[in-house]
Amino acid sequence: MHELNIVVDSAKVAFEQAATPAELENAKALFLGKSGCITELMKGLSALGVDQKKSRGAAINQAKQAIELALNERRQKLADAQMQAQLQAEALDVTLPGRKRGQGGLHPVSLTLERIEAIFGSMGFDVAQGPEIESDWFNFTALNTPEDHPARSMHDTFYVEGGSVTAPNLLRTHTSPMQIRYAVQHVKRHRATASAGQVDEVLFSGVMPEIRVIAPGRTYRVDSDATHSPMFHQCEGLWVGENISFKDLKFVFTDFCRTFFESDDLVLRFRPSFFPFTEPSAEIDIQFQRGPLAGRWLEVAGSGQVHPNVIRNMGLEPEKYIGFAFGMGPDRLTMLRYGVNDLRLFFDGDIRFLSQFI
Ligand code: 2NL
Repeated sequence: MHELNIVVDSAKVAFEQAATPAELENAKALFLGKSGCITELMKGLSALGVDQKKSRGAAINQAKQAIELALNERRQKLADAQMQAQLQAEALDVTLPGRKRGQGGLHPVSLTLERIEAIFGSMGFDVAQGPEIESDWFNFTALNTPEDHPARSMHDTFYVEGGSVTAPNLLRTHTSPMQIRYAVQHVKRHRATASAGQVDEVLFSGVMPEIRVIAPGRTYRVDSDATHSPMFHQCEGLWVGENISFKDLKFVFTDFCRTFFESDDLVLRFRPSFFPFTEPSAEIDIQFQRGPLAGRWLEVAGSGQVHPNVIRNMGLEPEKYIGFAFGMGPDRLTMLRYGVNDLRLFFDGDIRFLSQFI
């Protein structure tokens, strides 16, 4: 019996020393396997007499059961330990903040366009949007741009294939064509209500509500460097009425700039200039009195009194109607407002840059 106790004890020690299920199965083979201790002991029974066989067999069986019990206990222990390790490794800290769905936002230039629309909207300006592929007539001719003007060259303007005066053939180089479209519609509508018999060819000199509109949107020119992108934004404004003068332009644009830049002491300067579609024309510069840009004159827009030829192309009699117009670059306004120094950042689509404006 003593030797059976030794076998059971050594099995327990071997199982205890097995650190993994695989090691444990190897140790099991030594005791319970085909050529293991217990099998060997059983083989020895055949040499014994009937009585001895009975008692010895029972004792071996008891030893075998003790070993099996130890084995199962160790199996369970190792399985538990493995489960614990796995749980530890896969532990979830449910108190950590969740990973939120990425939040989108408007592009900085869109934010600027929204500001421009809101400010001019509060001053009674309508917002007009229209085609980016335009005809030569609306983009150039209606705006008093001579046939031989350099802006019309392939060098400055993207032309699309095909096209005629009635069919679009170029990418608009400014948003003024939309203002011509808007003005023509406005005049048509009001001349129809004023005097039904009047024909379109005759310039309108009747009574109509003032035209007050801005045209924001994408524009295109053959140009590309740190301060020019082949696609850029423009926002033009137009105010046409019977008694409009340069002082209205000055007032409206000053008010706009001070509101846009949230700076009541912002100073404006109107510098004589030239555009084919306005006469007289002026470049508008602004000067901050405070902040990082204080003291410098910054060009922000072109402007002027709408040229009589352009008034005519709207269907209006220039002796009766006067207008002023201005054009500015929302991309540049965005750069000034946020202190961005490279225009290309706006159009690279890099989320690290864009997400700063959300
Ligand atoms: C600039 C210059 C300007 C206009 C745009 C305009 C529109 C019509 C009639 C007359 Cl429908 N003029 N627009 C006038 C003067 C200047 O923009 O440098 N823009 C960034």
